[in-house]
Parts: sequence; C-alpha cells; structure tokens
Amino acid sequence: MKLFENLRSIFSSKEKSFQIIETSLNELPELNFKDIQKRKVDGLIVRNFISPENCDLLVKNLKKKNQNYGSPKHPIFPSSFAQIDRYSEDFNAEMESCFIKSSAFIDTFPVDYGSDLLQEISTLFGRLNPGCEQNTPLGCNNKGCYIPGTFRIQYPEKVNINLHCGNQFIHLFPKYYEHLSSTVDVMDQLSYFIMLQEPDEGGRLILYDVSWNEAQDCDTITNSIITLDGKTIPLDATNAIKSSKLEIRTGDLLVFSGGQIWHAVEQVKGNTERVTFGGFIAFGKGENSSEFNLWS
Ligand SMILES: O=C(O)CCC(=O)C(=O)O
Repeated sequence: MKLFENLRSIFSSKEKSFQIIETSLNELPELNFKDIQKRKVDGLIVRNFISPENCDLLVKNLKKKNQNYGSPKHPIFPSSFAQIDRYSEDFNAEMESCFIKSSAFIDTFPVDYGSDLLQEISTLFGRLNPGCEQNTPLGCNNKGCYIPGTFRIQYPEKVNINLHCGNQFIHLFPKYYEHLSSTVDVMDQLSYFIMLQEPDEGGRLILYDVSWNEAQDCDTITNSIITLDGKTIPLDATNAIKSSKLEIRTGDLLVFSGGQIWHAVEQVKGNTERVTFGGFIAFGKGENSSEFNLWS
C-alpha cells in the first residue's frame, strides 16, 4: 500500500521512532485524519505544500499588518483564545468580540496577506478526507466563528513553545472549550502547522514518547512530565523518555496527533524568528461523525 511505501520512521539511539508519513501534493497517501487520530500513524508531512515565495509574501505581509510583530509578548496573530483572561468579568463579551474578529480575518485574508493559504489548506484537507464536510465552528450565540489557524512567532531565545499536549487545553481553558465542545468532539484533537519561516537554528518540534493516557500534567518550569501514577519525570535530565525531533522546512505542512502526544518546540537560535501558521482539528460529535472542524 502506498501509505507504507512512504512511511518513514525517525530514530537514533535516544530517539523514539514515531510513524510519520512524508509525502508531497503530487502523491498524497490514502490516509485521513481518523487514521492519525486513531494512531494508525502519528502524523503526516506534506513537503513543499506552499512555495518559498508564498511563504516570504505571507511573512512580509504579517509584519506589515501587525505592529506588534517585533514584540516577544505577542507571538500569536490574530490573538488566540488562550490570551483571553479566563478570570475576566467580561470573558463572554471578549469571546464574542474574538469570534467577530475571526470571521473578518477569514474574509479579508486573501487581500490582507496576498495569499489564498486558507483555501489551499482547505483543499488539501478535503483531498485527504474525501466525502467529509469541513467547518470552522460558529461563535457564541452563532455570531462570528472560530479561526481556522493563527500565525505563531518564536523569537530567538525569547519565546518558547513549552511542553504541552492538546488534550490538556480542555482543562486549561475550560470556558473556551465548554463552548467548543457543544458542537465538536475535542478529545484527541490533531494539530497542524505550516512552516512559513525556518529559524537559522533550533525550533524543531519535539515529540515525546508519552501519551495523554499515561500523563495528564506537566511542569513547564522544570520541563517535567507528571505521570498518572504521580511520578515527576524531568525530560532534559533523563533517558527514561525517548523523543523525536522533526525537521519541518519552509513550505512544509505537518498534521500530527498533538492531542495525545506530549510535545514542545526547541528554543530558536540565530537571527531569524520561526514563523508558523497552524491550528487544531477535531471531528463533530457522535461516533460516526465525518465532519471535521478547524480552530486555533
Ligand atoms: O505552530 C507550531 O509550531 C506549534 C505547534 C504546536 O505545538 C501545536 O499545534 O500544539
């Protein structure tokens, strides 16, 4: 089967061999999001999904459009749900305003960013999942909608994407997920991103050989996993947990089982910031739902 011809296992001495399929737009495997969610494979890389010129244009327009681009405090554009203060008295109003802005972001994306990236993502995801409907869920009171993806920026030695796991978000952002889970089956969500600008050094996605069913908490200060039986395992200081660092290059798209696999992004070094565009994917409610949803 084509899928297994393209299968690449990534490993070295201390490395876990995750099953990541590498492919291109011309030879997409028979592999869909349910296969990744069920861990038939751990992920899929579509090499050269968009051209280097398109990536440059997106990053150039992102800088032009967002005055906060250079600030390490604003690594996500447009700002994501995670940045809404969950204790704010105006939380619901802030969520509503976020959904209205998201809808405008989608509508004006091609003009603002000079690229049809959202359409290209949707076309690829449709090809991988024939016959499945795809959505960005509606916002609160059916006003506005979720955003299918956000730009994420990691400045050299300033901003980290710490250890996390998608299923953890359900507990970390309960109010947000309460709304989303009324229409979406958020457990075991997938993550996707496109590398728009590779850093000079570092910035690789690290997948740890620990799943949500083994550990549901972590300590980002000590970079430790806390297992369900109460053990704290420091990831840097031990060989007990294997890992894999993925080489995602400019223009590549990765979809992986980010809801279940604990992961982080290495610190970026050198002079070039790492820029990605990505979000999360989950199916609709009900065992047999074939509709999938994107948000970020
Ligand atoms: O955009 C990125 O590089 C971060 C990906 C990630 O950590 C996630 O989707 O959970």
